[in-house]
Amino acid sequence: MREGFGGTLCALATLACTAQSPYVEPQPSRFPDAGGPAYVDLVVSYSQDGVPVTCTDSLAPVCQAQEGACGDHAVLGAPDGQSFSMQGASQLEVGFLCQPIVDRAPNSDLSPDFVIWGNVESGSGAVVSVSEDGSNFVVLDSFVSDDQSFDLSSGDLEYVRFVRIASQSGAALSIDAIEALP
Ligand SMILES: [Ca+2]
Repeated sequence: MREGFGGTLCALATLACTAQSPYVEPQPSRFPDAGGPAYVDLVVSYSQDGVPVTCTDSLAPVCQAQEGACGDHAVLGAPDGQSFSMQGASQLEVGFLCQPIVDRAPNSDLSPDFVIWGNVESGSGAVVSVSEDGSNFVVLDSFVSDDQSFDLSSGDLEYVRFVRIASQSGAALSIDAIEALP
């Protein structure tokens, strides 16, 4: 039956079945194979100097390059020396829609699952939260040192698709890329 079949598809790909979703079938050929390194493929929103920017005009089909006003954001893709600067109270929310960040060793605290490639000025830092669905975030850890690794085990999560980084007044840091470790 058509409805049953559609329901199954939605269950398999819930992101593709939200109302007004622009997402379509993944096209993995444009990204590393599952199990390889993966990087931010969606900038959801960010703020600088208290001015929020939402990238709602730039949602692309899953596993295709982001388009629109945020399509050239410095944090997208692999480390390339181009960094997003967070000075003072700032926020950055990004997605891994093509390939999520997975807890690689659920029973171990010794296996990092993702890396924030960037620089943190001494004494500075930001709060890192993660989410499976982009709505419900849990605080995971603090980003306080250059090129820092994070472990989903500390948040008791199997996988996440969204990362939010929030700094407060006086903070000074920059983020080049975020990598989901293979
Ligand atoms: Ca970059």
